[in-house]
Amino acid sequence: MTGKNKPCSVNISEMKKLPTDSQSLAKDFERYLTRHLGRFVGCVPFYLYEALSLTLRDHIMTDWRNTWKYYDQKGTRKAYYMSLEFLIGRSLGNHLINLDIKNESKEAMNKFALDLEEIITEEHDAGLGNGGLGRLAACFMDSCATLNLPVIGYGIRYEYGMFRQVINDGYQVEEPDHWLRDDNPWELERPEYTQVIKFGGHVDTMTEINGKTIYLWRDTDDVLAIPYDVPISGYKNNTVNTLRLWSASATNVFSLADFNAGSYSDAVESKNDAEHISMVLYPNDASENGKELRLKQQYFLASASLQDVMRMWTLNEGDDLCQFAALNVFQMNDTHPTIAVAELMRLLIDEKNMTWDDAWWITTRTMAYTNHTLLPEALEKWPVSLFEKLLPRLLQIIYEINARFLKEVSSKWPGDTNRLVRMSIIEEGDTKNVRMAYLAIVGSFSVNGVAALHSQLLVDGLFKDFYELWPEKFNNKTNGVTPRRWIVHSNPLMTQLISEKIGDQWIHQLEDIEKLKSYASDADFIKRWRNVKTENKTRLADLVKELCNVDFDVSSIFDVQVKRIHEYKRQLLNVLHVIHLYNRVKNNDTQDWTNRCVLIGGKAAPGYRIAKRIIKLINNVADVINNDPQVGDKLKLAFIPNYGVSKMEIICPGTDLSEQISTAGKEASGTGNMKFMMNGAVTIGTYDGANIEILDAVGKENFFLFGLKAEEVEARRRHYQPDKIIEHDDDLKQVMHLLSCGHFNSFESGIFDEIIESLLSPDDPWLTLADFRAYVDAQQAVALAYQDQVAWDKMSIMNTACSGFFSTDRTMQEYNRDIWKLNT
Ligand code: 26W
Repeated sequence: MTGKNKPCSVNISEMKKLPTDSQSLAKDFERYLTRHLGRFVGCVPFYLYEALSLTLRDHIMTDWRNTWKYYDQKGTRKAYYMSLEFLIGRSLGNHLINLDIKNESKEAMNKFALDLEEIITEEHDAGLGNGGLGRLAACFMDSCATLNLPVIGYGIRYEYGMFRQVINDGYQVEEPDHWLRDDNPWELERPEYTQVIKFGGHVDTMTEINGKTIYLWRDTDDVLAIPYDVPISGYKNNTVNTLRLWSASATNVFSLADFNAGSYSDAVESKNDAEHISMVLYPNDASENGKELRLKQQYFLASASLQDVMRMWTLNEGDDLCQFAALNVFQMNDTHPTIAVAELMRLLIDEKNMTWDDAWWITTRTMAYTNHTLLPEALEKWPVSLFEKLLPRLLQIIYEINARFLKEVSSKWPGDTNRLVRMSIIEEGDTKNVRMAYLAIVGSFSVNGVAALHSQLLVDGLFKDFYELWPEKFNNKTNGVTPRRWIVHSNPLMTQLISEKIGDQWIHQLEDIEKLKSYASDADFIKRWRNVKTENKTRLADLVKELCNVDFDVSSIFDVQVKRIHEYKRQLLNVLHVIHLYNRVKNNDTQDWTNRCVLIGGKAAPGYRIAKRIIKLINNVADVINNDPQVGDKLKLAFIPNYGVSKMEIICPGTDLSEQISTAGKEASGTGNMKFMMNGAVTIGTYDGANIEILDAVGKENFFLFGLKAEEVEARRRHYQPDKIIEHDDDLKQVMHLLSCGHFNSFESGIFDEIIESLLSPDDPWLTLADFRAYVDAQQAVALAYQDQVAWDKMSIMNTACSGFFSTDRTMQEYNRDIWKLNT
């Protein structure tokens, strides 16, 4: 228990908890503001946010320290969630709820005539993720802390998070998100735990006297990984877990040799190269083709995190690694961190002198892999040549893993060379590639998908060969979302109403929310439910007015699709329906009309041309519709710029209809669908991802299902003729005519040609037109259903009441029961 890295011996757990009455909070706040930050109450509001966060942080610190100490005890099994993305959003509001001092803080702020809610919105979103996968990681962290699970998150502290989306003349423009420009009170730099990461160089082999070969990875360009810890508080349980984010730094501030040789700029350049590694999050949510810097980020994360775990291990357990697999488990969030499989082998063999077999035994008992996508273009492959240059020792290890693995395959299927080619971790061809998903499967004891259908499609298709070899590895873990952020924080009015009726256990035991079912026919409750919805719709309408300058009338149905813009998610199908409704108004075909406000939002990958053009189309169609006096309140369309976590907190409580309309078999799970459901929106959706489980939970009378099923999509592909579909559908014919005659681009000739072509192509992978009729009919059923307000409200209540399964508390309990097996 000696050494500079050991915590000091003052027993801070005996320190008294700080008082949380509003008087004390106000005093601390004022001290931080004036004495620490040197500001006063009339200052730029960001400092008010900072002072309040620092005040709150004092309360978190004791619990944080105690939680570490508890996990640090000998023999505590821990899980590490490794992810290139953690889409946390804002933290202050969330901590206020979890620490149960929101009311006191509100009072404290009132003493200075300050509004707590306004202060909360001063925080910059931590946008360290693209979409579903990154937000899932953040929800997982929240639930693990709430369940007292010893789970540490490992990620990258990107200097620039997800780009800010600005809409210029209808087009997406990307602006950098320098979220760390002002102070970030939610991180604690820990330079004492810095790790060294190697790149480049070459490998020398040496034979020791005893005949053993040792590998020396030499002449490397080293980069430092400096950890920044972010506290993750559990819900009212005094647990504070840690998210450790790595920041890259040059080993020496300047290369002295370059500097002395008079080359000042070369010296600075090498510093820049190193620091580029954690500079920016890659903004692609599907394919990232062979970018060297991206592979560097992946190895940087994997190596820093594994070395950190080894450091902690040695500190507590010394050099004996025989219990390592019993006490550690790594969950890899998609293939992004799977170089960890080879890196753990390297650390065990090269640094800990283990034999291959012992190292492999440990690796394959500690690694677990989650797959998040079936799209072939999203399956990561890295050129062998790049590995050779950047990570030569890792490539050797991957080759060895592959050779031993292929031996196992050929002993099970002798002579089946096709199978060997199919399953090899190394893809042969003009350029050889490392298939990261295969490396992950071979190196892991558990492989899971993120919704029932998705997990089934994995073993039937993409990973069939591997399933035949190791069926016991494969399992499903249906995603979830945390009810603390996605109900309590974002929908306080609904939270209050629910708790008044069924108590507040549901907040950390969401199955309890089922008790709401008995109020679904209670006239008084329905009325209050409706009032809450209307308040939330007003809040959303205000946001839409502010950001889009479009008037949403709260008596209309609010129809919302927010998510990344991608062809498979079919925002285009949504637009086609809007154009169809517009056309009906123009043709005076408005009998039994339901006024509708359609909101679409999401970012397109900067290099994804068609996705960016879809955004332009939405904006052009919106311009025409919103400015046509004949349309008026019957129909509105708005594109909300810069969609992200904080926007969703306002959007989902104010939504009536949730659009989940991906081509069946393509959306692995979806998690926005769950947020909407919890907030009492009804889903219109395809039989895809977790929609299927939502439908199961809520019943088909409370869900608008439409479209081809996954296997029907595959069958249909072979004889898909969009022109024939148009020919037989007058509504669609008119929609396609409006699109192609330039009605929405009168002075911008040809800009939508590529979109139209994609819809008309018999090879359209997303079969958009195949589902048009079913979608329009389902939307008509929605419109009619909305006219019976009470019946709609019942559906809305039932959706919330049936959402208990979709809490990440449940998801985490399943990961723990089946994969991590941690003691709680
Ligand atoms: C290569 C770069 C890259 C980056 C991100 C490739 C792929 C991704 C992710 C797979 C994208 C993603 O967010 N996937 C989503 O994960 C969610 C959480 O499991 C699911 O709910 C979504 O269906 C899935 O699209």
